[in-house]
Parts: sequence; C-alpha cells; structure tokens
Amino acid sequence: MKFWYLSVNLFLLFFVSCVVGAQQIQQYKLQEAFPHLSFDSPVDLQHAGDGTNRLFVVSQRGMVSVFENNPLAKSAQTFLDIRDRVIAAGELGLLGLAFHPDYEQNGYFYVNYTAANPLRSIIARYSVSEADPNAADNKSELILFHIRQPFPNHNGGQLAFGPDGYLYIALGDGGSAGDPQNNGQNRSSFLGKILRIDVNATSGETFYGIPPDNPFAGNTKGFKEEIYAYGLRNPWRFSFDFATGWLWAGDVGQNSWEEIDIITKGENYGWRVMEGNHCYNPSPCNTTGLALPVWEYGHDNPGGCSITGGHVYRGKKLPELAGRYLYGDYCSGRIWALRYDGGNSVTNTLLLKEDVNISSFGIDEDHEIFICDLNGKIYELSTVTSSPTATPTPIIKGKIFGYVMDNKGNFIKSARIKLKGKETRKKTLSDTAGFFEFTGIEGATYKVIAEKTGYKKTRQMITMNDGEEKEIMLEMKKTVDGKVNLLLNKEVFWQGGA
Ligand SMILES: [Ca+2]
Ligand SMILES: [Ca+2]
Repeated sequence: MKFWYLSVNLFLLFFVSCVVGAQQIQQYKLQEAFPHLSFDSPVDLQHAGDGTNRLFVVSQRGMVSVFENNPLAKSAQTFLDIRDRVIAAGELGLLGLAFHPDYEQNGYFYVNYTAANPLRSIIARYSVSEADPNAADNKSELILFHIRQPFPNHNGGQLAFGPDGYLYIALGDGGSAGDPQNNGQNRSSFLGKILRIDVNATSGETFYGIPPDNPFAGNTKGFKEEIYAYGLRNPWRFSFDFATGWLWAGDVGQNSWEEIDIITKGENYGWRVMEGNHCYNPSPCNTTGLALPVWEYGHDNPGGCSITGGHVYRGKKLPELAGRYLYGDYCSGRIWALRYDGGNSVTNTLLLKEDVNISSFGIDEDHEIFICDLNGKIYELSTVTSSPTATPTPIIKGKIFGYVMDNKGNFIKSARIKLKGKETRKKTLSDTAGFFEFTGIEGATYKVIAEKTGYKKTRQMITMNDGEEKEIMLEMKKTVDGKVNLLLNKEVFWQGGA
C-alpha cells in the first residue's frame, strides 16, 4: 500500500515536472507579508512618507497599529486607539487614514470614521505624540466636519493627499440600496462624492479651505464647494498614481456591475442613473454628460460582488506588473491587473483567486504593494510557476449579513435573528450596533426573521447564489400592548438588495 502510494506520487511529480519544463506559466499567489502579525479586522495599510519605513494598519474597530516594514516584525504597537468614539460593524468603522504630506514636520494625520447618535461620518485631524513617534495623541482630535449618514452602509472611507497637496475624501451615496435619496446626482449633498479640501487653509469658521479651482467653488446654486467629482455609489478605495497623477477609483456596484473610474475634476460618474456602463434608474436612461468607467466586471462568474480599488504598481519586486492597476474583489478573492494608458485599449488579467476578503490594498515607501484581508492578515503578491493544467478548486461560501434597526434609524440590540432555508440557524444580537452575519451559507433561498419583545416580528426573503454575499436591513416596528404602533410606522425604507 505504502509503495503504491509512493509510486503514484513519484509518477505525479515526474509528470508535473515535465509539463512545467515544457510550458512555464507565470502565476501569482498571496504570501503572508508579516507572518508574526495579525490584526483586528484590518481595512487599510498606509505609510507616513517620513522615511522611517514603518507601516500603519487600520483596524475597523477604531485602532491604528504601527510596525517596522520587515517580514520578521514580531509585534506591532498601538499608534491610535479611538474605539471609544467609533461605531464599527458591517461597513461602519474607522475606514480611512492619510498622513499629511509634511507629516515629518507637523505630525498631522487624518482619519475618516463613523460615529453614532446620530449616525454620521467624521473627518478629523490628529497629531502624533511629542514623546513617542509610535503613538498618536488621542486628545489631539480636531474635527474638520461631520456628515449625517441616513443608512449604515455605503460610507466611502478613503482619504488621500493628491499631488496638489489637497486632501481627497471618498463618501458613498449614504446607503440603503439604489440610492433612494438620489444623493449621487445631488450636488447639494456631500454623499456619493469625492471631495477635495485644503487642510492648510481655513475659511470662515471651518478648519479647512476650498481649493479655488474646485468645480463648484463660489457657486450660487447651493452646490457643495468641497465636491471634486460626483455621481459615485461607494468609492470605498481610490489612489493616486504618482507617475501620471491620475486618480483611480473602484466604485462598488449595486446588483450587477463593479467599476473602475479615472476621476477627473467636475465629472459626473453616473450613479444612480447608471451602474457601470448600464442604465440603472431610470432605464432606459439619458447618458449625456456621464463619465463611463474605464473597466467594469459583472457579478456573474468569474467576477465578484464588491470591488476593492487598488494601486497602479510602481514597485520593483514584480517588474512585469509595472504600470498596471492592481485591484481585487472583496467577495470572490480575485486580484486582477489592468493595463490602460488613456487610449482605447484596455487589458485586464486575472492574477489569482484565493480564500480571502480583500478589504484594501496599501503601498510602502518603496511602492511595493500589500493586500489586507479583513480576517486579520496582510499579504503580498508572489510569483509561482505551475502547470497550465492546474485548475483551482472552486470555493463555495457565502454570507448573509446586515443590521436590525427601528424605523427611526436606531440600531436594535439583542434581537433574535433566525435564518431558515437550506439550513436553520439562530443568533441573538449582543452587538451594540444591531449587526448580524451568517457565514458559510450555501446558495439557496432563505427567510431571515428578526424577533424582539416589544417589536413586531419582521421577515425578509433572500435568494443567494453559491459564493454570494448579501447585505440586508431589517426594520422592526415597536408595538404598544401587542399592537404595532402606527405612529412610529411613518417611514419604510430598504427591504432587500445587495
Ligand atoms: Ca451610510
Ligand atoms: Ca459610474
């Protein structure tokens, strides 16, 4: 038996070697960049641009960790801890971090996070502590502005300084599904935009200035002067390519299309009129004046369900990827390389598919690229040489997650959530944010039921394909003496959708 086993293995080894020798194909895999380090829900990786070769990892819950950019790094130090003011769950949390271009001199850095009561996004400045370069001063917070969030999802998150020295800020359409408030197209709203502000100036009572060449600077129509570009759904991650100065954004789609946009000043990127290259609402639609994506991919196989924008690769370790825009999909674990030089030709190459939830990409001071997996690890890309006949095993996993809220937008704690369908599961929410998730779900139709004493039972049907991840929001209405209190039942919002 043992001999047989050994023989088969030797045969396979020989066979595979021959194939590889005959036709080598360059492929990629993810490799742990810092094997000794794990993080609590990492959503971003940044460097301070101060020549110290440190990396900063953002944890969604409200922390930033700092460590030496060395694969042997044994531990990370807490740089910032603002968990006391961040509300984190689902798409809420500490979502973005950017160091001031003159950080080495002024010690300023900026964060984008969500806070509760009322639900809002906050853009704030912090300072490094005077005593320890690896610690921020938690008391140094200076809030630049608050933006009310009508729903818990689609909060954007990215912050980055452009080559012009201005701070660019991503804000999603506010949430729910289908942009019910039409914020993307409303230039009097901050939501569904990329904003641009001058943090080195003040203007009236604000702690920032409006760059004089912002598209709506000085307008008299009530448009927000901070707007740089609009018509975006949820530009979770964007980045600047320093070689071209282009601003690349991954705009997360609704039900069908994920898109990559090159963002230019004053342009309208189409949402909610269009999702990718397709009319969404209304359909058919008038596409005049709308900027189309440079690339889109569908939710069908082999796509995904939520784009995570990356970076144009300008490092040295992977020369064959130089100048390619590397990006991924949160749900499917795919990473692609897109080649686009401004002409008509676009080439998109799948680099890999792995069992990770890609929350963000980051680069170090040498422009080498890293990948954040929401499950805790930081990866880098490495090349492998393998047989062209090797086919990856499909991964079947899915997730249903969401929130339980009342009809005034408050989270409901300690509700009991039941999933019924191909299998039955139960959960009691202990989470302060009324957030729940069921992972490892097979494709099927399920009923999600929320119950809590004093509230009317709520049900929602949801159909999942294998590997899909869907977000739902359950709204519960209060009852009075066992009856639904109709006075509270004035607004009915989102039921269903991804
Ligand atoms: Ca929101
Ligand atoms: Ca678009």
